Amino acid sequence: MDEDEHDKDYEYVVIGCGATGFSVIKELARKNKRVLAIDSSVERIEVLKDQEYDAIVGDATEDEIYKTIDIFKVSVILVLTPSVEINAEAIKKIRKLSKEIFIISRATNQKTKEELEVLGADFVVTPQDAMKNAIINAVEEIDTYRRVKKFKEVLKNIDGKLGIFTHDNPDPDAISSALALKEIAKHFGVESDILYYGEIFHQKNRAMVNLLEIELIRADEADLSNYSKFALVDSSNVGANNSIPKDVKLSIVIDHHPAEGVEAEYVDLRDDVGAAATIMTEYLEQLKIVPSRTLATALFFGIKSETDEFKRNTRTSDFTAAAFLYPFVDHEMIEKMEGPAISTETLDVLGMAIKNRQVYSSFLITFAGFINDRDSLPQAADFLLRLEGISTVLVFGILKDMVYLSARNRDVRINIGEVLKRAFGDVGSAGGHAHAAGGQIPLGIFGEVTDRESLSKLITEAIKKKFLNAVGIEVST
Ligand SMILES: [Mn+2]
Repeated sequence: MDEDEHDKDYEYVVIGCGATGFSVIKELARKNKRVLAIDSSVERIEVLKDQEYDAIVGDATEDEIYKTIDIFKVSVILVLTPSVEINAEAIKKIRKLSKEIFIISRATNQKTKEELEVLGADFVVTPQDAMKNAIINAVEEIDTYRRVKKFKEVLKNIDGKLGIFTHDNPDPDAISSALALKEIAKHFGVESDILYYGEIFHQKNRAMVNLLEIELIRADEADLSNYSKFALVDSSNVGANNSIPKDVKLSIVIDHHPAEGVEAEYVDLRDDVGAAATIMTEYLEQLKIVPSRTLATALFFGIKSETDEFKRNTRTSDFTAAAFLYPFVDHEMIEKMEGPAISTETLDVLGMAIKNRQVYSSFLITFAGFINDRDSLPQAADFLLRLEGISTVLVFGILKDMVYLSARNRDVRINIGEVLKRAFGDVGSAGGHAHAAGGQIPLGIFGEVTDRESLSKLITEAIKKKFLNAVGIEVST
């Protein structure tokens, strides 16, 4: 043995260098891991050394070999001889020396696997397990392969222009998914437009569209007869969360919300991803289409905002997609799109909301005044929820002829979505989740009052009463 082998620290030691052990050693070395091979066969060790691997002859069932290597510096020992008896003996010896070291071993079946685990192996692989995993991988690959093949066929068969719909009031996930489909379609020689109903009203969404110069067409103003086929992304059924006319036939539907009864030539609905942009990123990867800087930035922003910075409903595939996009992303642009933490408008709304706050035990209710941007209400509500002693917040403001409500809650006994529905469902529309909800009430129901001060008072009193009633608090006014 060469003198310098003693000086080296190894992360991995592989015991048993037959066909399995040898391929593991090669793979670890390829990944630049420091690995030492041990085998009782002099010939095998010679072969390994000839190929420049660090290797020593030794018997895994003898104490001697474990004195030769500095076992306390090794992080993982892989005991991979074909003999379960030898592996068992080796595991016993290693465990006697160290409780810390990770041991991966190899068994012949479920029974011997359990035996080795009892002796202290952390992870034991059997041929059955390995075969099963390989087959499951193959099945998954075939699924993906078939999916992509079908997708390509449908795209190639589009004769004319493709209209790509998003859900109403598209968010970054919807916009970026539509943009991805547009680029993919173009790749197959199909021109397309992105069509949407509603508004792009959140600051971030507007910033995204403007900064990335994404061309979106208001579906209301478009002549739908210009399109030969239609697609829908980030939404799944005509009429559900979208204003697509009932007579429009969809050819492609891609969404990350499970739905029933979706009819189209090509349907890809998944519930194991956090964003539609993740699905679209996978298509780019599988179709080997390198995303443009704009598209990569849009999709990354889409995944990031849909999963609330990877905090909400995020799956492995969302991280994988983000990692794929990462090198192509314009990160400065992302920062710009996210905008300042708080806009002047929001600051004004917040100031008003703080000034007008009324607190009833852990409830805070406040009128945020006459606002220009609905988006500032949830931001104000989020902020006020951080006040000491407050666990439920209701902020409302007037925009044009509507009173908008935004509520936040962290009291586990309260479902704020239900509360808003109960309180305001009869006079407007309201609802949401246990922790966040919103609603709107037409100003008309408050009568003919025109002077702002009286109107403010009237609305505040009415909303306060209805809300507190719904949560079971009596107030004398
Ligand atoms: Mn989405």
